[in-house]
Amino acid sequence: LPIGILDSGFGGLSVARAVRARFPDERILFAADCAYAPYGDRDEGYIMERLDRIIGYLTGRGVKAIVFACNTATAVGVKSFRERLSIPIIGIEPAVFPAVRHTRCGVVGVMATTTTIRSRKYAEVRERALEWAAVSRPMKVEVVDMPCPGLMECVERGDFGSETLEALLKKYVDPLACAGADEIVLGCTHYPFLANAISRHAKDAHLIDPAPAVAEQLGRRLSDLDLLAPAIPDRQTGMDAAMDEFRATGADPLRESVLKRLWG
Ligand code: DGN
Repeated sequence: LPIGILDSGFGGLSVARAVRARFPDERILFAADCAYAPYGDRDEGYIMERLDRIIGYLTGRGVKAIVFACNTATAVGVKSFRERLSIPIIGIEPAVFPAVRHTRCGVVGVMATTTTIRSRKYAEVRERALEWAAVSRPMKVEVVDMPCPGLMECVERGDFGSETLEALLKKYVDPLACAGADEIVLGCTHYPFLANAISRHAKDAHLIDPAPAVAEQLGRRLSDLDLLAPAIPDRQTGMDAAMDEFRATGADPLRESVLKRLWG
């Protein structure tokens, strides 16, 4: 049975590639809700309605687990779907904790969608991390939130270097660099695809992509339930390699070319 991975668009491929790298024998069914993206500036009702549709599709296809490869969807809906479904549901959230643990100068930047940053779930994650830092770090630690509308749309268009993108990075990343952030949390799954461009604007900062941690968490849940796929014996030949499947609402040739570029 495949693992279902969903996002509002193709950003979730940054999580899918971590799952693919960590579990070569698993099959991935990736669902991108491109026609209804972005989720990042929408109200919760809209996002829940879309999640109902996408998750209905994935469960109808018999997935053995679902990964919310979208910080926005996790913040809004993961709890409710965990209550409703019996298969493992893995979410993703901005990795504030590792950032406050590793910062050397005490300033952490968090880039995410507006909905993620405004969510109650993010407020809790942020507060817990800062409470931990207050007792465990010798210096004062500050978290600078940066909602980044427009950035995910650049990735969806396959734009990794236009003037529009540069202007957005100047607006969002330069202030984090000016504030002295030495750890920047990529709190939207689209942003790892912009890592090089972001680094050009915040040269000394370390970027945190939580995708490998999500893959590990998925592995723990599957292993606990004895649901990990058996190893494919003659993988070296490539003959029996797992077949991944990519589905998108509003699929068109441009989207297909972006998908191919991002997935390699
Ligand atoms: N990749 C989604 C996230 O991690 O939040 C982007 C959400 C959106 O649609 N803007």
